[in-house]
Amino acid sequence: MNDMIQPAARQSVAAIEVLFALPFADLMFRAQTVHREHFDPNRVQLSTLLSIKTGGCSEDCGYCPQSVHYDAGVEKQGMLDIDDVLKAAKAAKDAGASRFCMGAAWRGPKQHDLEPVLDMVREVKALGLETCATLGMLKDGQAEQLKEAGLDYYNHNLDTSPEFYGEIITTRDYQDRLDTLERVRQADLHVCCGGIVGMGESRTQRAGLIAQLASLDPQPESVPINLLVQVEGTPLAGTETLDPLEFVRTIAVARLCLPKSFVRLSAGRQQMSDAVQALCFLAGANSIFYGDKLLTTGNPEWERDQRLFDTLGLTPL
Ligand code: SAM
Ligand code: DTB
Ligand code: SF4
Repeated sequence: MNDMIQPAARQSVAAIEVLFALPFADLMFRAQTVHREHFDPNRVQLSTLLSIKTGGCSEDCGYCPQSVHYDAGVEKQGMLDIDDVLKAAKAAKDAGASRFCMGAAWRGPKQHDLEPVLDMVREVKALGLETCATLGMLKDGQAEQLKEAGLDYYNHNLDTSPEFYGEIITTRDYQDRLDTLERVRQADLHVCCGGIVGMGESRTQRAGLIAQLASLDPQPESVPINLLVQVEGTPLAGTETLDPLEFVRTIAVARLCLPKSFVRLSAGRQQMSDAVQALCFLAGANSIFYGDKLLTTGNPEWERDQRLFDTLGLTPL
């Protein structure tokens, strides 16, 4: 059935809009069929996040509570001590996470910022966890240093479609993001690249984001689909919320267009019912952020996720 979706069509916004418009049952059936061709549908990968440097970021991303441009009540905090990072990583491993993702509120790291992160990557990796970092835009040579230290994944999101991007962020452009993704690929790191929906974009723009992600060659190994967490004080607070079934459709379309990628049900789960999350897993999501905090906002408690996994018969990868 997925033969009907050829690679070229996967990359066309118009063809992706056709998928979005399918009857719900047909879309879900097709997404599940493709999901089962490439993955065990009952296994979900768990990544835990930690903010290693919080707030005070020079960028003006309209969704983000860590930008200096807005007052969202996030207290600026310098780089965490490596011991605190290792403590959090051990706790994540004990709770069942397979990957530990370290995030920093930077436009991009300066060399003196990168050095301590390299140590963190080395030591987290030594605990037997997969490592991921999200530090903003990388300059020549930085991705190679991260790879050398033992980094497995670099997260850098395209966030939305090229057409909508300028309405959300003005301090960098789409090409800057693509350039960093290229550096990450060239350094032989796995790419974690996704976006945010529920920012007031149109369905065509959601299709445009998926078209961009699907046209990365090779496609990203990991694709976080975030539902906007509306934080008071940011320009996007008060945006009309996305219909949960449209969110499920977005996951299904991502699964169809990125058949071999791990599609991560990311930010926004705390506000989501178990029923909607279950539909997302049926639609082909097979990864989550696991742990009671994302970077600065909340995420379901470990216990709630463990109960949900038990109810649905899901097991961690
Ligand atoms: N500063 C780096 C950057 O922007 O690439 C790394 C950290 S940044 C917080 C990582 C990602 O978090 C963003 O690209 C965005 O997709 C996501 N994000 C930030 N705020 C969010 C929010 N309020 N709701 C959903 N996703 C959010
Ligand atoms: C991603 O796509 N989502 C995560 C991670 N990559 C770094 C971040 C979500 C942040 C949500 C808002 C916050 O907690 O500050
Ligand atoms: Fe800074 Fe990243 Fe937040 Fe944008 S998303 S303001 S780059 S921390």
